[in-house]
Amino acid sequence: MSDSVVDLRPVKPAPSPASMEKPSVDFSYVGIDAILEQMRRKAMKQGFELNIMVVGQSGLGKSTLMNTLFKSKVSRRTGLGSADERIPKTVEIKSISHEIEEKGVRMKLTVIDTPGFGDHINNENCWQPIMRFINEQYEQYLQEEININRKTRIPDSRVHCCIYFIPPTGHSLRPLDVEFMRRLSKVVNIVPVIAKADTLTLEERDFFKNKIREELQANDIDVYPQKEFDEDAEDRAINERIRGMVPFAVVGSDQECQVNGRRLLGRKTKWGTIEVENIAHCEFAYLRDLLIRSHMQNIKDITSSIHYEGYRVRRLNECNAQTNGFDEQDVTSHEL
Ligand SMILES: Nc1nc2c(ncn2[C@@H]2O[C@H](COP(=O)(O)OP(=O)(O)O)[C@@H](O)[C@H]2O)c(=O)[nH]1
Ligand SMILES: [Mg+2]
Repeated sequence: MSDSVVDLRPVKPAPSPASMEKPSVDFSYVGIDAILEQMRRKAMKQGFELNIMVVGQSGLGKSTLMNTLFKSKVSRRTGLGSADERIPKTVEIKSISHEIEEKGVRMKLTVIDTPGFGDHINNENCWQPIMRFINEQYEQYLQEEININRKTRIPDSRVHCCIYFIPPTGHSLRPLDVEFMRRLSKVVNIVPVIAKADTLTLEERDFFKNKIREELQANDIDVYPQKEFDEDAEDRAINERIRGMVPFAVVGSDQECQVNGRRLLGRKTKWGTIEVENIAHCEFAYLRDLLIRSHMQNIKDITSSIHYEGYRVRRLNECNAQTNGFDEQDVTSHEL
């Protein structure tokens, strides 16, 4: 009874001369605040869903980082198969879903792996299959939504966030990185990270981060959290700090190490252990906090209200134009 939302016990004690003089019940209290508890219960029952796509060259630590993020074997590491398997000839997109539970809260995490992005000698248009995949998920959602007999809960396979792995060259973004992020940032939330940041010295890392930020700005690439979607001054202040840190210089590991009697996720080297969750060592913790602890709902809201909405409007306009007899050429401008 103690944690129930609505207390059904009679609120008024049996009338007595004393209570008639001094009412003990606050009649001005309606109980609106109890809606938070109702929402919490509903959310706990439904569970949470998050679809994260990881993009980058093979061997940059994408699968390892996903394991680090969820501290379990959620994503298969790059196998040591044949040469053909290691460097696939085509971009092959794989979705793997995992049910994760922590403190009674269930989450369905789907990791969409895109092995081999940018591995080829000629990488022209290699962003296309990824763009197609993202649009296909929007299309599926749209078809479910416009169904007459639609489901009460539409299965959501839309990509909520795309983590883009930048190789730790220490120089600048490659034309491929610019092209990918420029195009994809218009249809999905992009979070760029510097992969394997343990290969850079602190000065190299700072230089590289600044350089990337400058290049993103120069190329008009709006990565998450996008300035134009800040809701208020408080939001802006928080997001400005994050924008000042992007791209996160991350180190991943799914191996536990013993450091000063503590067990933690780290990379043991001859020089010592890199603790992946230690902010003095790398920025993995900032990435995790952004994706899971502070901005998960916002990432999903922006996917739904901005990116998916944009797709929906374009598609429905396209259909209208077709039924009105316009030339198809004029309305397929959404093919970015
Ligand atoms: N130095 C370093 N190596 C890493 C890091 N993350 C992963 N690796 C190693 O890089 C190799 C490829 O990692 P994997 O996660 O399979 O890369 P993927 O192909 O991008 O999914 C493995 O041997 C990992 O142990 C990192 O942050 N730093
Ligand atoms: Mg992998």
